[in-house]
Amino acid sequence: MKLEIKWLHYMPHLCISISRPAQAKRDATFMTLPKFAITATQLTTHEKSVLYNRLYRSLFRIRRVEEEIARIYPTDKIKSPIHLSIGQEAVSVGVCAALNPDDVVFGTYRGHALYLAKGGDLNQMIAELYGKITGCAKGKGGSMHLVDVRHGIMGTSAVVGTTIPNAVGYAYALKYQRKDAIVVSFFGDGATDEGVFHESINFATLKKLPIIFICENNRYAIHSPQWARQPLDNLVERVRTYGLSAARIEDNDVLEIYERVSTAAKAIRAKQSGPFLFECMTYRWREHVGPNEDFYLSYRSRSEAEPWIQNDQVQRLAALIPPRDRQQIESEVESEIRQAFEFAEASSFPAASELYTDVFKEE
Ligand SMILES: Cc1ncc(C[n+]2csc(CCOP(=O)(O)OP(=O)(O)O)c2C)c(N)n1
Ligand SMILES: [Mg+2]
Repeated sequence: MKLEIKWLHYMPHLCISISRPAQAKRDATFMTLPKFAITATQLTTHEKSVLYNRLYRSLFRIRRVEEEIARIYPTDKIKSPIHLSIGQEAVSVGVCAALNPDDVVFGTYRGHALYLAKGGDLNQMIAELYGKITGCAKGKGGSMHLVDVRHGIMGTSAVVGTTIPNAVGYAYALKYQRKDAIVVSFFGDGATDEGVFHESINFATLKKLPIIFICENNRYAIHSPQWARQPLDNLVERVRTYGLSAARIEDNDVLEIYERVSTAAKAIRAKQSGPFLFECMTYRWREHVGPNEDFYLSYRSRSEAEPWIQNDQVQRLAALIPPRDRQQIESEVESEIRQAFEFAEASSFPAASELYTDVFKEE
């Protein structure tokens, strides 16, 4: 085994690493994205146009909200750390477009995209980031703890892996109550390193629960690449050994994510099969936490990011809709965002007494 300086960059926390030719080959494959094909959704031309408009609105809205968050962040008006989904929006958007309003989702601290894609209130989200009383968690949760139960966003958490068993428990309750709704559990590739992930999928599969697991695989847990944490790049194969139906979706492809999740959701609702897991390959463009780029840290390179940026799903969908629709969507979204930041600015901070409310469940 040969020590190589190159790998030191990937593992700044360990300061020593080992050359792995097989891994290098896998990384090379990862970096060269195959061309995506526009998937053959079985829809009429009109239905397709409605779908593309809807997906574009959602993708563009999330991108612009997060760009505004990044722009405002240095002013210190935003009172919590931020983990941006810029580059990863397609996963939340594709999945949530396939869900019904009464379906529920559980997410992670990188939760802005999920919250917005599932229909979370934008005013309350920005107010939450500002730490204001009008926020979705009354200013006590910040960016990492978004919640909007009315729209099926049951919670997001800073603790890696923690909402996976919460989601499974909710799905168990739905099955008991013979409800038709389904649960979607979102987590990162880093969460699949946790024991609770395996316990949860085992139990969910055993009990045939109405749940879809979505792994947003951006290949990094903070600065640790997947290859430094897992001996094989075979999540889908591993979870299949529990009896779970699982597939990888390459290229951040929003249409394919939408199609695959729609089909899985239909099968669960028809009690034909389930649960399912989709490993959605995606890429984080900004730093792990904060508003900036981080290629200067050298744990990853700009050239690695480039194919993902070229394959931007916001631009892809923009090109699939008529320019007039696009302009209208963009101007409506911009005005909605302006109003949300004004709402947050105008709102008050919570009173000190708020520290004692909603902390414990009261009967
Ligand atoms: C239980 C737990 N362990 C460790 C951490 C520290 N931590 C915060 S984010 C993170 C990486 C998680 O990576 P991933 O699940 O891939 O999500 P991503 O940030 O890539 O979206 C870690 C290890 C934590 N918050 N919780
Ligand atoms: Mg990750």
